[in-house]
Amino acid sequence: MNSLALINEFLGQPPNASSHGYQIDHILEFCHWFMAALFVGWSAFFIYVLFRFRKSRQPAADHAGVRSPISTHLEFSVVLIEAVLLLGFAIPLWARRVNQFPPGREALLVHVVAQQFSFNYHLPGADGQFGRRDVNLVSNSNPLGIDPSDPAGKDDIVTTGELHVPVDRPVIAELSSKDVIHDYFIPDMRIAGDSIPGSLIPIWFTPVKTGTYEVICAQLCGLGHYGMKGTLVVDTPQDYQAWLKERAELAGGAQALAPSASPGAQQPQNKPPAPAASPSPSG
Ligand SMILES: [Cu+2]
Repeated sequence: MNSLALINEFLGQPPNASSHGYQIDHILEFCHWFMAALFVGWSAFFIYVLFRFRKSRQPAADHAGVRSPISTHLEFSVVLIEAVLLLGFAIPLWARRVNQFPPGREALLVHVVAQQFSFNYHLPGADGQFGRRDVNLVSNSNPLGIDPSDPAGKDDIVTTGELHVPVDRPVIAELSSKDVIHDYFIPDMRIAGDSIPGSLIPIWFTPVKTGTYEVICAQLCGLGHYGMKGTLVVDTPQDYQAWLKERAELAGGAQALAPSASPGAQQPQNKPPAPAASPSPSG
């Protein structure tokens, strides 16, 4: 960590664990140092003005005001630096995040369905196909309403709270919500996206370090918001395959339970997305 990045650490930013995160860190570093310089500069100027134009020295107001062009130059410089930050760095970085998604074959696609107060994950299983979801089938044992009559859904994996992904492979998370607006935020991956009922919002990142990372909801979504946390585990490819196998076995056992419809469910329909990206879950 270089000395410039100390400001990120001081502000509580966890170490970056994604391939694009260093770009975000550089912008944050620069912005914070720039704001620190502005704060010190404007504060010093303010104190100087209080002293220089005190009543005993300047009993009558000067209505012409400043004649020196220095303040204009200073203000123009600040605007210029902010424009460069925005147009040269922030907007191109944002454009890459939203326009340059990895090809579906390369990436791992996972559906993230938020609800008060947890994150559910839907993975396509060995066939690489997501089963159909129907809001009328949502129940405690079938939190995403996966249709048992759809053969594509037979091997699907559903987990709540914890998601495993392999290291060094892009992950596309398609966000939606069953109730209110949540925000799926993984601070270590420098990525976040709103989970909005009725919308499918994709975000993507490539984890570059194995480990266990915190997932939090970054949108005040109700009384239990403070406890809306989850875990992202970045595994080696071998560990990831072992986890998939374990989840598949658990899912096989759960299929013995007959899914029941929940007539009280009022969640909006979360349509399964078009199969634009159909990843193969095996490495
Ligand atoms: Cu939430």
